Amino acid sequence: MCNRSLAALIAALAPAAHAADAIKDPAAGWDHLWFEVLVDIWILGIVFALITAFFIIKYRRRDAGEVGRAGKLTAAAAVGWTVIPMFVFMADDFFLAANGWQLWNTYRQPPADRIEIKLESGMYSWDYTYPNGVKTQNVLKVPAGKPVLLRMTSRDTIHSHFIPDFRVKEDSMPGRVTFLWFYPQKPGEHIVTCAEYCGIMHSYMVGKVIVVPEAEFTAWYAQEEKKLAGGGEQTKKAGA
Ligand SMILES: [Cu+2]
Repeated sequence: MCNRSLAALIAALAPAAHAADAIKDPAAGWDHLWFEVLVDIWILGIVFALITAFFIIKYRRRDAGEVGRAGKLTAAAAVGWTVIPMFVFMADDFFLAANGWQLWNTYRQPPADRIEIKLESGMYSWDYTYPNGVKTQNVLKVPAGKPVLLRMTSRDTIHSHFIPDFRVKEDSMPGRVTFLWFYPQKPGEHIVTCAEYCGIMHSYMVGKVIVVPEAEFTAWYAQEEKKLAGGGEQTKKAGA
């Protein structure tokens, strides 16, 4: 009984958890969280600066021989003055941490209507493989308006696939499959860069996400698939 009412209370306090399944664009979520962090830093910074300035002026030394004359705090008062303001000021940090945790958990449940593309990283390129077998290097072409998920691994060392515009970054490494996803909404070009030092050419390990209208993507996709099939036949003929 008690457990049930506790669960109901938690559910009532966290209505956002249900809305979580509906996450459309993780980038918007991260931007929102970052905005909250900035607001938090500014407000706390200003409050602390004002209090500090007030104390500096009020309790300044007025002549060279002056010594402090503050009364001695009891142990309870000293602990109280330390712990209570600490929790008051940290309440917003817990709030931000909880929001971040929730957003991350939601982000780790990618939408079902996604396109899934495989990525193998290596020194020093990003090699993508589409569901139909088409391969591209350093250029990830995707249609606008569909979530894109990358299943990633690496053939040599640890790399990190970072698309700043979409606010996503995830390591790719040998012997493990990791993923990231993003939601490109309109046509455009976005930089991909390696965010994990992987060797002397690390800083040249760049690529692009090219977002194109869906019709253009479909045409390109079919054409590349045809080329792939054609290439396969030629190889067969050559082998025969
Ligand atoms: Cu790298």
